[in-house]
Amino acid sequence: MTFRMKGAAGAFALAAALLQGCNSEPQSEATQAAASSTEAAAIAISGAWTRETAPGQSTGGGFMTIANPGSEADRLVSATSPAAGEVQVHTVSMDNGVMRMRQLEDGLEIPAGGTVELKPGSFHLMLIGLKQPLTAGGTVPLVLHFEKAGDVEVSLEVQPVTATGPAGTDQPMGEMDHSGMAGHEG
Ligand SMILES: [Cu+2]
Repeated sequence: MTFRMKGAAGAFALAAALLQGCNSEPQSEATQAAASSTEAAAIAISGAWTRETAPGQSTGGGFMTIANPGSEADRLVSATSPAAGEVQVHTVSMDNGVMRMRQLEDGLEIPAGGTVELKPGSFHLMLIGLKQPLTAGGTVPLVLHFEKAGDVEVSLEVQPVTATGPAGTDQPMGEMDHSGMAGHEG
């Protein structure tokens, strides 16, 4: 009796494993992603990074250089990441002497033949609702959605909390401190 019951349970487990195996192969999705990133060759991303976060910190920044070698302007309209509930495109402006961030509702234009730098104290991506703290040495996958180039996948390298630029750079921080800015909580 005991043997029979074990056998039945084993067969069930095997069937479940086979089923899972079938469902966990998103082959068509992977193929589509590869195809669209080839089409998006007009946009080039370099030096993509973010900063390590403290436990309990719910937001993080996303920084990179976006180059558009094409002859037509493009626009970064939005971004998504499995690491955050939402990703917004932000800019920073001065309001009565206080630095404030706000969302660029219409996205960020990348001029034809130009580059736009996303960096602390300037344009940046805001990762909102982090699902877990960002740890230095890790990476954060991100998909940028461009009006013309479509989806472009990037990987943010997580730098130490003191970093002011991508790995290998040592830019002076100046007086801007992204983490201390008003309107950051959300
Ligand atoms: Cu922001």
